[in-house]
Amino acid sequence: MQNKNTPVFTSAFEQEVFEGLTTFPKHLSSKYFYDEVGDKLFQDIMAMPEYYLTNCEFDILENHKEEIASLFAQNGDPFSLFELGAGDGKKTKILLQHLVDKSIAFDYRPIDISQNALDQLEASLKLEIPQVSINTLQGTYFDTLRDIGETNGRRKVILFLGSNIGNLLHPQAVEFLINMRDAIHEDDLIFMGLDQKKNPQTILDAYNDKAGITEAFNKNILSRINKEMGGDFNLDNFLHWEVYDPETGTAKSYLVSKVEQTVHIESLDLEVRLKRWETIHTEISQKYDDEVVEWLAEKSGLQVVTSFSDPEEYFKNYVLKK
Ligand code: AVI
Repeated sequence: MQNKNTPVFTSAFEQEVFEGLTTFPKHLSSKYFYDEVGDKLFQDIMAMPEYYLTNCEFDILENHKEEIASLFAQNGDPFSLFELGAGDGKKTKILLQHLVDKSIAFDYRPIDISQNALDQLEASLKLEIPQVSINTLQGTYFDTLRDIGETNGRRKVILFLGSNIGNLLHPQAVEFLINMRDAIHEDDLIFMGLDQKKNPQTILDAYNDKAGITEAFNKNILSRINKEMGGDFNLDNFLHWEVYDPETGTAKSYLVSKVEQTVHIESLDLEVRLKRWETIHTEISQKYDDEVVEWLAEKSGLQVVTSFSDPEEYFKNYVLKK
C-alpha cells in the first residue's frame, strides 16, 4: 500500500476503508454492505431457503405473539416500541398487527442506518397496518441509543431482531448492551433475536448459497468503494469465502484476492496492493447458546427474563431487563 499523505476523510466510511485497507490483515466493516443495492441483496438473502434465520424467527413471533404482546404491554400503559436495524420490518409486522388487533396502545420507532430501508418500511406500513403510529430514526445503533435514552415518558421496549448483534465481536456486543442498559429504565424491556449454535454445515450453507447472493452481498462493499470513492476494484478478482468455528460459534466472511493486484481508490489517494490469496475480512456472524447469552447479559448488567424458541432450537428470542 502506498499513499503520499493521509487524506482528509469526508465520512466515517472513507476513514474505515482507509484504515482497514492499510493494515495487515486487511479488513472492512460489514456495516457498509448496506446501500440501496445491499438492502435489496439482504432482502433476497432473507428469502433464500438456506438462510433459515428469518423463517425461524418469523415462526417464533407468529407462534408466541400472544405471550410476547402481553409481556410488552405489562400494566396496559402505552409504550414506545423501538426497533434497532428495522430493515423491511417483515417479521415485526406480525407483532405490530397483533398489538393493533388487541387494541394495545403503543407507537413504533424503527431505527436503521439506511434511510432507504426506513422510507420503504414507512410506506408499506401506511398501506398494510395504517393504525400504527410510526416515527423513524436514521442512524447507527450507537448514535440512536442516545436518542432512545433521552426519550422521556412512555415505557420502552427495544426490539433487536435477526441476530443483528451477531455482527459484533463479544467485547463490542457487551459495550453495545451496556449502552442499551443505560438507555432504559427498570420496567423497560429488550427483546433480542439470537441465532444459535447448530450443525456447522447448516451455518456454512446459510452464508454460502449456491445462487451467489451472499457473494454479491459481500462484494457490494467493493462496489460501494468503486462508486462512492472512485475505486477500481474488479469484483471478479475476489472469492467470497466463509468459515465457521463450532468451538467459538463464529462465522467469518472474507473476500480473497484470486490474483496479485493493485487497486486505486481516488478519493483516498490510495493504492492498495493485494498478494494472490490475500484476505480482506468483512463480516462476523456470531452464533450463541444460553450460557453465552447469560454471560453477555451478566457482563452488561442485564438479566434474562425468558426466551422463545423454534422447535429445532435453531434460533431464540430473549427478553432482557435491567
Ligand atoms: C444482518 N446480519 C444479522 C446478517 C447475518 O446473518 O450476519 C447479515 C448477513 N450476512 C450474510 N448473510 C446475511
